[in-house]
Amino acid sequence: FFANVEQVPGDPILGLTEAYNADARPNKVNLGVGIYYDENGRIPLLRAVYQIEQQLALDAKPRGYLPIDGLAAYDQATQKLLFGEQSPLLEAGRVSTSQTIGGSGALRVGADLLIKLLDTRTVAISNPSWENHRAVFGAAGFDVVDYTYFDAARHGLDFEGMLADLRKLERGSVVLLHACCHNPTGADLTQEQWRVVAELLKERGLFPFVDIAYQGFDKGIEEDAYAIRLLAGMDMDFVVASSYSKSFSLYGERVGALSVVSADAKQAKAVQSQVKRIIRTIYSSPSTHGAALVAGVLNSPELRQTWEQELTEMRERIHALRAGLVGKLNALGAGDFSFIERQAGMFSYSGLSRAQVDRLRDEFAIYAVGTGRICVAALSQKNLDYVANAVATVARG
Ligand code: PLP
Ligand code: TYF
Repeated sequence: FFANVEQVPGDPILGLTEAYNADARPNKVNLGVGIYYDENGRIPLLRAVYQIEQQLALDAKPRGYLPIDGLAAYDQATQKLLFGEQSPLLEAGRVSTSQTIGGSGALRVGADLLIKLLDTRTVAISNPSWENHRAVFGAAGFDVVDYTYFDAARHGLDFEGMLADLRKLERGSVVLLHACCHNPTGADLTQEQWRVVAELLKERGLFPFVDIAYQGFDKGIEEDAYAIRLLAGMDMDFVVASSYSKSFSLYGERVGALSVVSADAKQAKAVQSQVKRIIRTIYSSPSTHGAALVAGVLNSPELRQTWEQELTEMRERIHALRAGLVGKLNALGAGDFSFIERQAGMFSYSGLSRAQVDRLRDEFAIYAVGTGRICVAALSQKNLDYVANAVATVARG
């Protein structure tokens, strides 16, 4: 049956980790995959997560099935985090939230939902975007087009180009937007720019699909949700795919959610019945453990405070690493890398070419994505000098 099956290429980012793991050089550094590492190069187990896990273990419960759309306490806490504690939309019952298998699961369930319910097959994603966006929407049956986003020469957003491309989209098309900490570039919109984009989307009848996988990693929980809060105030329908993989350091627990905003509670209920049918036909219901951890932390005032503090520490550490890297590159006369400090979140489009990235790997055992994307959160005070020296060497040519 499988004699003629072709080998397809693997995920380039996850493939980098395999190559890194197989590298025997002791000074190796993995700046490829988007994972937050602590000063010791480890994925942190947050104190708040550890504490809730202990509490839950003492009061261990049977593991029945969750409802199709997940743990209610998790879904409600997620809505509040995304839309705000006092959101009039939540009050009005306009938002339906479903726990999903990670942010990736939310993207896929959302894509399956929209291809069924909307009168379009087009989704526009930023150029560049997280590679899985194209793959997931394509697999759901969408034609994936892109809109201008990044200006490589200025190492920042090409806002005029973005607006021009969004204006060209056919009415009713879906537009995928990164709420904050753009993956892969680190270039985000200002609040002013978000207002212009939101107006344009509304005026042109475009459907926003917001992806938020790094809430709290740039400015703060509330600030990083600005785009969602803005759209929520504009009397529009839209969806949000969210993830706790990074903000709770719970990558393997697959904790995400899909939230759909409808015009009123009646529509929200009907849409939710469709979401549940989609989930039922893929995996029936999500898993219990990760959701219990997140809901336990978010719904306990003390643990929530601990978590917010830990998130702040992660965010501030990334800011310090950005500043540290720029300072060292500057001192080494490597050229102007000050843009790294203006970029947001875990990632930076470093401006390094594929050839320079190859040299980093071959000569220094430093792994970055071929596009020049580096994960700033994989730097540490221990490897910063080594990485800065290597980058300066390849940048000088
Ligand atoms: N969206 C973006 C932009 C991401 O970078 C990621 C990262 O993994 C995801 C979604 C998916 O998150 P998850 O790991 O929870 O599936
Ligand atoms: O962009 C990244 O590195 C993260 C992790 O198929 C990731 O979002 C990368 C590729 C992938 C799944 C997760």
